[in-house]
Amino acid sequence: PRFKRLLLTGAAGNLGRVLRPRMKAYCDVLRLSDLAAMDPAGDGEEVVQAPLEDLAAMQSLLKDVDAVLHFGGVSIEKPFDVVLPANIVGAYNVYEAARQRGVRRIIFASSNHVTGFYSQGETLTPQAAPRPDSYYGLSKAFGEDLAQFYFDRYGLETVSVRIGSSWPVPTDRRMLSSWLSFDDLERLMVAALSAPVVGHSIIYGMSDNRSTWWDNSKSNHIGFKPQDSSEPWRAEVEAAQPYVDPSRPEVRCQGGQFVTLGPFEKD
Ligand code: 15L
Repeated sequence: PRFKRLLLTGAAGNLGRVLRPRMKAYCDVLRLSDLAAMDPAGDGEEVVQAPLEDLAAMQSLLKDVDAVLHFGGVSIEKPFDVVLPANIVGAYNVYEAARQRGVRRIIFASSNHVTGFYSQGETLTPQAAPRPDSYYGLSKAFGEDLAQFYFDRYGLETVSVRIGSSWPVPTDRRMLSSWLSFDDLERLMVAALSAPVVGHSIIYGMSDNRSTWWDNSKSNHIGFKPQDSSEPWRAEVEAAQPYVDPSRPEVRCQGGQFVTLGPFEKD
């Protein structure tokens, strides 16, 4: 696909920095946004530093944008008062501004932590009821509901990608199942942007791993074909982590450590 202008929020984040050089190939102009400072705009780039919780800023940010990769917000567990403005108010602002500006599609960086309290022995389709494992996971569940509402009410399409663990290589046993390589992340973004009809679709973001907890077969219409696998790292990972105690919640649950975080003490 070739877009006139794509917007990437969270451009200074872990995955934003991975996607920045990769998404340029699919658009004339890549608009990049984050709360934090970013590298200056290169050829075919626009850089706009703006907080997601500022609706007016989002209204100008979404102007003349064909599609959005919404990767902004907090990406790990934090106290609720930190998650709320960035991920909940922020997601609302992005959707509302997108509706006002006539944007056609959003790719929402959701997370496996929407269903983190399911056990690792279960295989989930994206249609399984959410079991968020954190305030962070709850905020991503909110984002998916928001996406559903904006599609049903206004026809604004979304692919919610429940990203597993997108890091350079898998580094623990959990990631043998949850890993999404950067090349597969790019393939998934391109598929989600170019599928002819998505409505609001949910897909787990994972590579073609041999062990998995997620079944994407209901999301075939997105056309995502992962090419990588965690398997080449299995021996190394298992040797480094020879025993994990299966009674521990972080070992038992799909969300790993996230299921054990908090409560956060208030002053
Ligand atoms: C996430 O949602 C986080 O953003 C990321 O830092 C990883 O921890 C990932 O989940 C994971 O579950 O491995």
